[in-house]
Amino acid sequence: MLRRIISGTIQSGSMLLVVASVAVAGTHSPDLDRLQATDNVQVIVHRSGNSTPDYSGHQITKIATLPTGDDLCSGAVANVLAVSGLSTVSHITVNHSVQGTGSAKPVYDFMPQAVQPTSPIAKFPNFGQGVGVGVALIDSGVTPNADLAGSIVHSETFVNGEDSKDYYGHGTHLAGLIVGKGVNSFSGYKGNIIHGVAPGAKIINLKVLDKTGTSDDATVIKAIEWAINHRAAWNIKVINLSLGRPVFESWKTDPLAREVEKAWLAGITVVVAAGNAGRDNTVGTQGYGTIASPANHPLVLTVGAMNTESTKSRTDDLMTTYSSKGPSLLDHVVKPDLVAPGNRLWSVLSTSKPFLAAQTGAVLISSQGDDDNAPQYIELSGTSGAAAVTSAAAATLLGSEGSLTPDQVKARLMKTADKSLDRTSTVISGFTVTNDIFTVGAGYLNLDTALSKKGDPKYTIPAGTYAASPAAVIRGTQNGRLVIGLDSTVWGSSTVWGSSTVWGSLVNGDSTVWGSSTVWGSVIDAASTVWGSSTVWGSSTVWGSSTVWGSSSEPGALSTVWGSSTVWGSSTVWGSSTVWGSSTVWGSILGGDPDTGDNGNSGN
Ligand SMILES: [Ca+2]
Repeated sequence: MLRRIISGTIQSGSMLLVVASVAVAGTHSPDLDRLQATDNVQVIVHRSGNSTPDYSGHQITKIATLPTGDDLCSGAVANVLAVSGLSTVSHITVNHSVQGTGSAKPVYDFMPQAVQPTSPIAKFPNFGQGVGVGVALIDSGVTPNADLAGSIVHSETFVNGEDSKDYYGHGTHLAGLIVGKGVNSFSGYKGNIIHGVAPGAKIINLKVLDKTGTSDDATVIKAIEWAINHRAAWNIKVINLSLGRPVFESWKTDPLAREVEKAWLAGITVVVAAGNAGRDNTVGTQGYGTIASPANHPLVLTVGAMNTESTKSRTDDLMTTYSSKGPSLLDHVVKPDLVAPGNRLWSVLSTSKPFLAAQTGAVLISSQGDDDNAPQYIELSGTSGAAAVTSAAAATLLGSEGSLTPDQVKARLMKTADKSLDRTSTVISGFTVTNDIFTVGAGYLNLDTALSKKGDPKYTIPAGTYAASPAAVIRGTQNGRLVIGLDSTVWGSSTVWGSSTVWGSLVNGDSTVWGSSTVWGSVIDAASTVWGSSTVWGSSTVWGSSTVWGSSSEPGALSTVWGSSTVWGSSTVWGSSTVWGSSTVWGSILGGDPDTGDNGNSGN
């Protein structure tokens, strides 16, 4: 079963450690565990019986007693958790942001400036970007909107019983990120016009996800095939796939991977979301090895999600914790290929009463931020949006240089991606994030740089060569750690990856960081305990073991990990109210960033 790739999180051991140090008598909402201990949070304290909690000594501010008898309080997460240990307290829950209360402070985490930091016109829709390029959006359909007027040139539905409109709320959001003209926000909201990166491009709406966000391999393959067969009629140069499912077998035999390869070789740049399983620590890999299919295919451009911290500056941007990490399962393909803004993206709201907008805690945004106005935008997080932003960047590049092959587009975007991300490990919401090659790939999408390198031989590859992402292989051990190298020869001849020209030389000018097999596992100390360990690489306990990952021929055997309800298939990960409605995804009353606990005051 396919699911759209938008932010979902799961419980993890590392997160539970935060709670373990607190004596807990009462209970608390699980989203509190996902916040930093020092985050200031507003909570509702449900007292035990008719008792009166005494907050003295706990550094908790009581704001009011509600008509229910509950107390509305604020304080640091650690102090709130401590209060939950009082015998007079029954339960504490985050005071979630709800539309219309006026207390929510949504932040516009994606602005086109984020990927065009030096472009003076990025703030405004640039109708010249993407002109003449068709983008096949294979998703949950698109519902027409003023922001998308004239941009949806063709629609097909592959979902039985549903027309091509968007009853899930995913595809319309992505369409806005790609071609949105910002018509409904021309008057601005917090100074922003909410628009896409390539308003000049055209969307070919191929609906495969139903109103619950679900599809299957066969349906997606049908849609990709349609795009291939009609690419000439609509000049389809890009396919956006913000969907996926677990890897069950090598990409060489996976039917979905094979189909994206077919599209790629037909001249279509296929952009695929990496997945949102970066918090998955089910087998102790801390999210490594969770790249979805078909994102695991070496040819396609696989995108992870960054967090812009709701500022235009890129210097404060952070990697998200939920973005799936490589290497890919079974084949060990080095993924993702790059990262792009994906956290708390504002984009077009489907008006077809979509599923996502009906979820508790959904952040809907009207053009003036005025709740009396009908909302035209919705905030969503995940690698889905990051893929759409990248599809729009690819369309923009192809609008400028129409003769580029998919491999040349991929190479340009990867070579020009910013390599300046801090490589040290940081702990965000209880999850350790290291900006290593399996987390951020070749770096952070920079469309301005990509456009500026037109004709520069250092930033392209010869026509006829493949930009296949390499395989990661174990070279040996050094100081007790595994040394990991790149092997670009495993996929066959004429591949170009793995050389220092792509991965290594542009990393702060230091080819010894990512491109060198002698350094991996030693420079990134924290990472060496994760992907440098045999837990991740090739051991029978994880990789390829039928006891863990299951056999390729029997999907049912996979239920111990990938197929189980505890990982991909469960409502706790994919779209249930326990995730979607929580402040960690939709944004709490803090108005801050769900992934970092940022207080949201940085504004924009
Ligand atoms: Ca920023």
